[in-house]
Amino acid sequence: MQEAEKIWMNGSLVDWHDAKIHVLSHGLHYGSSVFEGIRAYRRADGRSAIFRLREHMRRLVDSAKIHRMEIPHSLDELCDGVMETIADSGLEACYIRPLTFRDHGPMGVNPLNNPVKTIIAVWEWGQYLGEEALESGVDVQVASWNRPAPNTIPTMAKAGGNYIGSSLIKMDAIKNGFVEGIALTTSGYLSEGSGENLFIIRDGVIYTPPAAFSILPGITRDSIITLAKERGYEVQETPMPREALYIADEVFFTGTAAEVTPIRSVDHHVIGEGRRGPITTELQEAFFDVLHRGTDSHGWLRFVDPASAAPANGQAQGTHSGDGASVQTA
Ligand code: PPE
Repeated sequence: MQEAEKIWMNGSLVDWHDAKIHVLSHGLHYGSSVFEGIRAYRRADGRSAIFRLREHMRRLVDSAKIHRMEIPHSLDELCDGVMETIADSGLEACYIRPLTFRDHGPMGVNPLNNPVKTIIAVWEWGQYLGEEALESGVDVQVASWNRPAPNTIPTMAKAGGNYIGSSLIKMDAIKNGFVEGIALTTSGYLSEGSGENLFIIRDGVIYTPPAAFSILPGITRDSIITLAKERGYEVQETPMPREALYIADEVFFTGTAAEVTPIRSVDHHVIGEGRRGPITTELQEAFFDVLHRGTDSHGWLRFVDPASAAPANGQAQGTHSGDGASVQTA
C-alpha cells in the first residue's frame, strides 16, 4: 500500500507517522467512530477526479448526527480537507478514508463529554475482492451471521462499531474458502455483503434489497440504479428470500472499494453461466465510463488540481463551486 506523507487531522495536515491517538480513546473501547470510503480516479485524459465527494461527506455528517457526534467542521470544510489531502499526497488515484471518532476523555460508556476528532487519510488501494474479481466474478456464501436487527445498531450510519459484525461475516467466508459473505436480515431476507450492496438480475429485471433491510444505503448502489434506469432497465427495491440468489441469472456487488463486482457462485450454486453476465457487464462499463471517460452528466465528479495543494499554514487555496464542481485555483 502506497501511503501519503500526510494525514489531515482536525483541520491541518500532519506527518503520517504523527497521526496518533491515545489508547484510552472512546472510539477504541466502544466503537464510537463514523467513517467514509471514497475513491479518486485517474481519468483517460490524465486528470484526477473524486467520485461523489459531497454525497460521501454528507453521509459522514449524517452518520455522526445519528450517533449524536458534533463535527466541528462544516460540510464544505470537510470536502476541502479531502481535496487538500489528495493534492498534498500527489496520488493520482487513491482511496480516501475520512473518520470521525470520540477521542480520549472521561472513561465509561457515556460519550457525550468526549471530544470529537476527524481525520482524512488517503492511500492507493487496488481491487478489493481480488485481482480477477471485476472480470471473472467471485465465489461467495450466504453468511451464518445476520445483519443487525432494526432498532439495534443503526445500519444507515456508517459507524466503526457496525464493522465488528461485517468482520465476522468476512472472516467466516474466508475460513470457508469464499471471497465474501452475503448476510441476511434477522427475518431471513437478503441484505448485503460485509462491505458491499447486493443486486440480483432475473429475466432482465434488476432487484436490490430496500433501505429498511439493514443495509448501508450505498452511493455506488444509488449510482448503479440511476445508470440502469437511464438504460431502460426496470429496477425494483424489494424484499427477497435467500433462494432468489440461487435461481438468479446474474448477481453482483456494488461498493466504493468493490466497485461493480460480479458474483459467479453462491453457496456453490453456479449463477447463470458462472461468469460475468451481460447486464452486469453493461452496468460495469457504464460505471467505469463515468469514472474514466464520460462527460459527467450527473455532476458526480470533482476534479483535483494538484496546484490546489495547501501551503504550509494548512489553508487550502483556490475556490470551488459546490457539487461536482472542478477546483479552480486562483
Ligand atoms: N454496505 C456496507 C456494509 C459497506 O461497508 C459499504 C461500503 C457499502 C454497502 C457500499 O457503500 P458505497 O461505498 O457508498 O457504495 N464499504 C466500504 C468499506 C470497505 C472496507 O473494507 O473498509 C467501501 O467500499 O469503501
